[in-house]
Amino acid sequence: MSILHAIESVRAEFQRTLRAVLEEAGKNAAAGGGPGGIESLRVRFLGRKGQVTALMARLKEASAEERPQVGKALNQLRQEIEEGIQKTQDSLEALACEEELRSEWVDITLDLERRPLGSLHPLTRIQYDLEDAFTSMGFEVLDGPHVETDYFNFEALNIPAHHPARDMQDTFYLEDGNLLRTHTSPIQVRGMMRLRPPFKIIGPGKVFRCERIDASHEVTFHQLEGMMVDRDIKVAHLIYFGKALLSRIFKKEVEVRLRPGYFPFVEPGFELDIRCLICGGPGCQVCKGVGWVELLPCGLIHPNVLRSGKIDPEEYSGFAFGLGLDRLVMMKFQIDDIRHLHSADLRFLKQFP
Ligand code: FA5
Repeated sequence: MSILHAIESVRAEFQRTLRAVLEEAGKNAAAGGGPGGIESLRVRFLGRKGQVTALMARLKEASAEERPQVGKALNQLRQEIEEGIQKTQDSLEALACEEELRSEWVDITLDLERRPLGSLHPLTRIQYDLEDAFTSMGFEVLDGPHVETDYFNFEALNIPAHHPARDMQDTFYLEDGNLLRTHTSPIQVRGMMRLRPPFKIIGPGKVFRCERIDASHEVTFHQLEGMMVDRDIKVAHLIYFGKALLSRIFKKEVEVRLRPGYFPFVEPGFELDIRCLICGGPGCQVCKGVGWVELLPCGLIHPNVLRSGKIDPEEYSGFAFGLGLDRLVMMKFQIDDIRHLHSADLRFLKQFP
């Protein structure tokens, strides 16, 4: 075969082999037809023992007249093969890259299965809301222990041993003589011992009483104590803060009434009641048929209590209140039984997202 024919035959063989490599690549870009296949093509045609190198060696067979034409044809063939291999290699690499990207592709716009989120218990929500409201009015938030001494729960609050007022709050006593606090008022005493007048504090927390449970009574419930001590504190200050508190909670006008109430630690003492928001007045199981719900027992701090806190009652006076948080939540969200609040029943809790 003449050398020019041999050049044509190598060109045709290269085209065939290249097509086969591309076909294989179409089936599996990353494997056989990929860069590995191309490399064998390079060796077969351009390598030291390759077909183009063999043709170059045959150049001397051509006559002096033919040699420039044969040389040109050989160079053209080598260039065509080099370019063909390079182009194919580039597109195979791009194909493999695309394949890899496709296998790793994540659709970030896909809607994932939503995990149900928990939410704050309505009691916690009200407590946080009140803490915000009172701190914005300059009150400090204090805490106290659930297990109290007789002194802080009773004695310092003007309720000495054998005082009949102890019966107003059925108490869980512990074997060591301590007790579970029956109200948040011990926080008042701890506050007076820590702070010097003038001061304003609130003390939210759990309290415990050995009670018969019904729609409005629990054994464990929540109160929020409030107290302000300064010179010349009067009932008008108490009424102002009581109203500020209720309008913050209910975010609407609510009907209230102030009536005398007896608590040994205040003088005078009051009960601030709110018109029952469950029945609106005619009476229901929550308001026990009277149309009003006790919400904010309060009064001016008794001089004996100020003395327990090492505060001179001749110089300072103050008001205090003890808000029942559970009943407040019941009024706000129209819950007709206090037991729902502690039931941990998801059907109930999901109503407060
Ligand atoms: C007291 O506990 C006083 N320490 C409040 C106080 C503080 C008066 C400062 C004056 C000055 P009382 O026992 O009334 O008061 O309880 C206060 C509030 O707690 C009640 O108005 C009511 O809303 C709530 N409460 C009382 N007992 C229960 C109960 N068993 N379950 C749910 N809430 C209750």
